[in-house]
Amino acid sequence: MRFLSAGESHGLAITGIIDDFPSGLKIDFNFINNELKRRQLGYGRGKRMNIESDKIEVISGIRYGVTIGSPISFLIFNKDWENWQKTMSLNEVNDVSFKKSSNNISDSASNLSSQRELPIYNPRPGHADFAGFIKYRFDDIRNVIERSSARETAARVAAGSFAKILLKNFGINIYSFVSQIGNAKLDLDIFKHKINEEIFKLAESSELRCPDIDTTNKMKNEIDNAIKNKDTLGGKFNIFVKGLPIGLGSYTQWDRRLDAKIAHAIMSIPAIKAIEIGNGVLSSSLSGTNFQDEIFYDKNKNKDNAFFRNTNNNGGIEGGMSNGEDLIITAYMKPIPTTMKGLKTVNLKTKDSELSIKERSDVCAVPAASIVGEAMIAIVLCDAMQDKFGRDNINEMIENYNSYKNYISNL
Ligand code: EPS
Repeated sequence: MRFLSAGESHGLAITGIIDDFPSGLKIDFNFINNELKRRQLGYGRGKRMNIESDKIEVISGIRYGVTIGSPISFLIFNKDWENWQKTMSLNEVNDVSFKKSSNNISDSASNLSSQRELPIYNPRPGHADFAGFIKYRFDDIRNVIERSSARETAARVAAGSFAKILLKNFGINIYSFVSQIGNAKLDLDIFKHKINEEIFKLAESSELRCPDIDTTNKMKNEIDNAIKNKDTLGGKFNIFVKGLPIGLGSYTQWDRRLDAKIAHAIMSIPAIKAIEIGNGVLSSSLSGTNFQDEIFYDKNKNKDNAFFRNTNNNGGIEGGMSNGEDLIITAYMKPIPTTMKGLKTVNLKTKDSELSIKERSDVCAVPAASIVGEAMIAIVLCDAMQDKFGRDNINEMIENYNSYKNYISNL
């Protein structure tokens, strides 16, 4: 499976193409739309999310609700496009008054639909604005803003939903929760190392996707303070994958290692600055005998796979391959670069010192990023499953998977 997206934040639509996806898979569009909805939620999201209600429109690759092995292409229409048709016009705009009109931006509801009319030259530190403007020889930062916007992650979530549907056929489920916003941190010890479905359910009902109510309230306070201070916040989210077979990825070549692909996928999410697998950070300070997850065998414990561990410091990956334990990932997100206070920057036209653009944005988007993280992991794992069990047809994959399972249970 591979996936490409296209589309500007305020263009007609965000679009995606999924290539090399097996035939014969029944697609539940309600599930995909619900995933898109999960990405839109979260305390601290900007006003754009009140405008959009993301829905997928599939235009190829599916017949009678079932995949046919051809590329799947889809659209997610931007409702806000209606308000930006002039600014985002595909055709040349000759209207002089349009080019000369005001560039004053405020965050008031009445301005939600305001069109950005004059070129923008004051890049946001931390955003793609600065390097994008220079790299592509633009004369307006708007061109960078539009494509670098996290709006594009809606397409990733749609594509990831297809991957999740495939993975469910093998009992593989992906979960996430938010464990930090600013200085409000979830103490994972309160769960006594038992991260289970119950905890994931609690996260789904929290406004910040945090499974603990007290911490959720502290996180909301942090966000309220950031709003008051015209500032933004980042944080941390955790992803757990249950049900992975042994042996996805490979130690035989650098670019086939599963952890490398996971790191690539997570780091590709806007604003993510670090990723950890298992207790990867702690690993640098522990001795080998304290860190490694010792291997045991008991035929009575699990007849499908009698090998087991009592710890999972490696987070489900050893030697670039899944080892049958839960996959555990932590991702660290920086604060969003668009701040209502503004940051010192340089006008790229006049070279004068100015404050950065006050573009409408989120104050905190960590909960949304955790859903994008689930989607990116689903895409990587779907591809890894296809590598191991076949790429063409879901029933063929299931047959190959069952035969491999049988081999493992007889070891
Ligand atoms: C987003 C849509 C964008 C932003 C946000 C995420 O919409 P708009 O720019 O119209 O407000 O709210 O994008 C960013 C954080 C960013 O830096 O671009 C979305 O759909 O997730």
